[in-house]
Amino acid sequence: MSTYPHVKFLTSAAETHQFAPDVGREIAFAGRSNSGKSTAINSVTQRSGLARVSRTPGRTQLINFFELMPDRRLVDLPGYGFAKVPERIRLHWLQLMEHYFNVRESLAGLILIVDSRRGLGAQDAGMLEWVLARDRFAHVLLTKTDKLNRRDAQSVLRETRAACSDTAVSAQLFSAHNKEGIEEARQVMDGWLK
Ligand SMILES: Nc1nc2c(ncn2[C@@H]2O[C@H](COP(=O)(O)OP(=O)(O)OP(=O)(O)O)[C@@H](O)[C@H]2O)c(=O)[nH]1
Ligand SMILES: [Mg+2]
Repeated sequence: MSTYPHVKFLTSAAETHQFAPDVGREIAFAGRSNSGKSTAINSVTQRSGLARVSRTPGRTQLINFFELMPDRRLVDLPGYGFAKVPERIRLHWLQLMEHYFNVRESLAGLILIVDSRRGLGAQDAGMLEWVLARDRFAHVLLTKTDKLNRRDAQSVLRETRAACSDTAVSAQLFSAHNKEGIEEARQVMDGWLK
């Protein structure tokens, strides 16, 4: 049985007035386009079809809200770093995200999704700054570790933890394909949602 048996899609927002009501607590998933955000949401909720997964980068261009249980939500944020996005859309994205992080009272923490083959980038660090500036939790999932050997995966994890060492940001390895790290991620999230 799913840990969140009543999880369901709530709403999509392209504009700030379309956000789900700002009550209770929610956890945002952010990361580069194609890093595995939607896949991670499906893994931790054990619902394969909940958030849309795509091989085409930039698929999720809206902020998608999912309800885990009353007043507890997951938020799939649009991916960044996709080169083919026109400037106008990129600016809209930036404003929407900045607004989201600035106003959202119910934001408990950020799950930052980073492809383990790439490691933390400048835009990832920018996302961490946004949430840390608001005193929220942050946890990095280094995804797609099934594409790396053990030694390389461990070394990315060490580098990531070192890069975050003067903040309270934690990090772990994750693979939806190998089902690695799902329980660990869920425990972090449950702690934030309590
Ligand atoms: N090998 C492997 N592939 C993965 C894993 N997680 C995601 N993928 C693949 O990576 C691609 C992108 O996954 P998504 O979950 O759609 O990524 P996203 O970050 O939501 O992408 P956008 O919504 O476009 O920003 C898909 O082809 C997934 O099947 C993983 O753990 N291992
Ligand atoms: Mg997505």
